[in-house]
Amino acid sequence: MAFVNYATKNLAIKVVYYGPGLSGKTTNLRFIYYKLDASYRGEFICLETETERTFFFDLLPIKAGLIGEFKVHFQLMTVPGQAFYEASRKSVLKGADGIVFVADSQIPLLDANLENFDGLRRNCLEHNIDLNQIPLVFQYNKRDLNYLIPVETFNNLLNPRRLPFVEAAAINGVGVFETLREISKLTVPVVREKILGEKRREIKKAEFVEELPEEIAERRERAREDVEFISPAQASPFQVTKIKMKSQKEIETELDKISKEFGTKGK
Ligand SMILES: Nc1nc2c(ncn2[C@@H]2O[C@H](COP(=O)(O)OP(=O)(O)OP(=O)(O)O)[C@@H](O)[C@H]2O)c(=O)[nH]1
Ligand SMILES: [Mg+2]
Repeated sequence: MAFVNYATKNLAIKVVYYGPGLSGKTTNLRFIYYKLDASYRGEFICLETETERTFFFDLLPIKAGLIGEFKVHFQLMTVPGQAFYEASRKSVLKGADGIVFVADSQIPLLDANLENFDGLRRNCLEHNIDLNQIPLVFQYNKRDLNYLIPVETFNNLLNPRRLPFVEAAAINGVGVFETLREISKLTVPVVREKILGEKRREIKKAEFVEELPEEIAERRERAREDVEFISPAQASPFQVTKIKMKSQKEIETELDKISKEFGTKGK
């Protein structure tokens, strides 16, 4: 459930990037960080082992317009894919509003994808999240490589309901923003319904405070539920804030705190 601060009129939508180890979850967040102007995103927070793989989670807060009078913040989080971090994966899922399942398209990794997805189902159950209800988008990543699992196979095995799926090469930024847009299209209406349920009839569409280039405004006109993410031509320098934690309890407290701070400056 999105976190809402009624006093400051901020709301945070939590999107978890889930998937097997090395499928490219952190790469997605890094690309978004690079492309977004600093005023639209907060610090990239992450915990890494000495081998550079995600230890507990990565978090990137970004700002994205308004729902009614509420300022929308997306908290993008990744889970560590390595098998033995099951407890961390479970903590990060708590309170998720949407899930992006980042699958690795390489043929030898088919089982790893399926096992990880089963784990997702189990962990969701423990948080009373119904995987058939929560907004879910599939990203079939690493399409730049050879010997790939066909999209149809992925869809048959992981996505029989034919939820939105995106073919991506996150390392080159291909499909990264498309995935983010798909998950925002699914989460925003649900959050709007939950938060502004009774006001829904008054608020016919999301309003946006930012000045936008014409083509973005046009696209927005076509897809009203679509929250837009501004991508300037200039990449921002990459900075990671690392937080060290000792226990699972500490991680959970920190996760709670971070998601209530919104993490982005300005308006
Ligand atoms: N060829 C190719 N490599 C990719 C792509 N996306 C990510 N990678 C590479 O895959 C490796 C793992 O990427 P990460 O983003 O760290 O993977 P992760 O899912 O966060 O991994 P964990 O945190 O361990 O679960 C890195 O070397 C990336 O550069 C892609 O689209 N194509
Ligand atoms: Mg990672």
